[in-house]
Amino acid sequence: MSEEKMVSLDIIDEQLIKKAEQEGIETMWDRKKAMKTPCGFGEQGVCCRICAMGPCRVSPVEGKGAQRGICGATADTIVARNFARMVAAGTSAHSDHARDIAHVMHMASRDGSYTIKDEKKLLVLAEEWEVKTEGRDIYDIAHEVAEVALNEFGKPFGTLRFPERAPEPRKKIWKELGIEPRAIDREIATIMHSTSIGCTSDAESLLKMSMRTSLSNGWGGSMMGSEFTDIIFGTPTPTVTEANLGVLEEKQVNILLHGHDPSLSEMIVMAANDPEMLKLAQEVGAEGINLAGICCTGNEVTMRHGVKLAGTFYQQELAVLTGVIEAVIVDVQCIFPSLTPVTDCYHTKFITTSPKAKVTGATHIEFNEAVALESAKAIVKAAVENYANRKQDKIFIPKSKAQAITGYSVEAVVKQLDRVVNSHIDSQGTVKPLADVLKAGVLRGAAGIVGCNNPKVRHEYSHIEIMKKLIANDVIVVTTGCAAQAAAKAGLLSKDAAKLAGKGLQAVCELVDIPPVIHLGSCVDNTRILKLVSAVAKFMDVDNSDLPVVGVAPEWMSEKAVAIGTYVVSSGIDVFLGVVPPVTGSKEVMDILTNKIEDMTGAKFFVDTDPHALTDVMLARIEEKREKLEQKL
Ligand code: NFS
Ligand code: SF4
Repeated sequence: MSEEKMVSLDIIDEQLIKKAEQEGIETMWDRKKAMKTPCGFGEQGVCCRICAMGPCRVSPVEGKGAQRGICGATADTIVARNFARMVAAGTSAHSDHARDIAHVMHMASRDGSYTIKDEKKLLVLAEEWEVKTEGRDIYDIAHEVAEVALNEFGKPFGTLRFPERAPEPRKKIWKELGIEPRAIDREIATIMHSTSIGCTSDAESLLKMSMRTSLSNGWGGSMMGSEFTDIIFGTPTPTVTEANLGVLEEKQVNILLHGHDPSLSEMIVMAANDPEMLKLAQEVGAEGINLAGICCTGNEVTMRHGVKLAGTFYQQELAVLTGVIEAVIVDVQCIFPSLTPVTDCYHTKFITTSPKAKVTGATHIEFNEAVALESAKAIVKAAVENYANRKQDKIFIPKSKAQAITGYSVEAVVKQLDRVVNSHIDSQGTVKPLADVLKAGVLRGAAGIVGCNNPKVRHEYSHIEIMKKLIANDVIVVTTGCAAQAAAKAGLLSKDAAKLAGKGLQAVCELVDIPPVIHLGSCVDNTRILKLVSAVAKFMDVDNSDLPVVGVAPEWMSEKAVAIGTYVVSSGIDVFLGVVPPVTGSKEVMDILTNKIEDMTGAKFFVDTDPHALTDVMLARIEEKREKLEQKL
């Protein structure tokens, strides 16, 4: 297959890449080509630029070339330090996002822009955190819960609250390993300190610290992000939508929502449905306002409002190339700086809104949560007014789109499962039906497929191949992030996709009325997977690591993904990677991550760039776990 053909799975995207070439617009593929061969030292993780005596590049090969940096750091030290810093950076991104959501909950009020939509969920959390609820106004409770949450970031003593939710054996493992996460900011700061020049050089110690920090993400910041978003904006329920660039509308104002933080996107959704804005759209000659989401923000708004999905991380430039986007509205994370030059080639406005993510050349309209709806309206207005500036000769909207069901929170999954129990007139609201089909082997196991796109591999090929192979083998798939959008575009989030599943999974899909691949949300929502797995483990009275469950990141690229992978393994679930992490320069780090860590956590990392080979190992591992589980039960 030629390199050009390798670019994309989707023929429609290839047409847009061709359009970019014809119009002389540079995309990530041109830049990937210009990058030529990646730096071998960086790729293996053996380049250190932590102090100004360096940068030091040490040899990944024993006995050949420089074996130590100027300070004496070995390849093992340098690789482990770099890995730890990736985990810290990833943790900071998810957790700082959560901090903002906690602030929004702290300002929520009955007559303000932000209200409390899921009171029940708030009350459950208040009780869990021992916040008094009796006789109190729901907003007082919300404010106190938000304060408790904000203290989780910097409390001087003790460990985090959410890890209490894990199964008992898991908590014991964390305690014995000394990796119970303390305050979130503290874990990040400790990593930055310990990885600075002349501090920790012991690789195993650095990896243990990485595990603790990652847990402050999975069982801290991310979990808070997910829970609080549900409380403020509503716990998602299954919603039918459409996905891929074919969701863009030629005769409407198209707004591309990109980024992560629902406190902005929720308000944009509200503003775009405001009669004043709709009237303005008609005045400029448009038939309406069409929102389309990309990246995690896309997942957040599709789960709660059925907003259509324009696509994945990889499609952010391609969406603009259609020539029909009036504005790309972004907040934080996964935003290509190249959106400035690409939008400059069209009438498209590129609007940044967060002081945390200003982009050179973009129009910055700062989003102010205190006057959120007004702020959102100003941003939407700028988009609507731009409709008249479209360049008609530059329009090309691909036809391709697929139907998808999005928005399965843990609560929605349990409710859906209840249908099975209900058929026996015994509604329990528990994960019993799921545990039963897993035990009986009707489902062989479950896989969480998550993460990004990476131009190192054929776009979305790995996501889709792995999903198809797993469901054909009766492994149910839950998915988040850009992997979920890849699944949506491939039609795997529709009930129709059950025909691709094995007999057992097909029966479950029919009985429970779900697709074989279940959309669980954005990347902070990976904590929904932790919750679900832990609930099943507790129900069976075993540990997470005893269950036939795997985590998969076929096309990961972000530091956030490294943090996620590490907290998933630390939570006792194997992680399968389709892109090699920059750790191959250290024998010791490789040995710990792909081998020894199993003795500590009951799970480990597997890496293979061939999606079929990777899935074969996954399936074997699932069967291995099943056998052990049978003996245990
Ligand atoms: Ni996740 Fe969100 Fe997509 Fe990757 Fe980026 S959107 S937090 S990092 S690219 S899955
Ligand atoms: Fe080189 Fe050590 Fe400085 Fe890193 S910390 S740049 S290995 S001298």
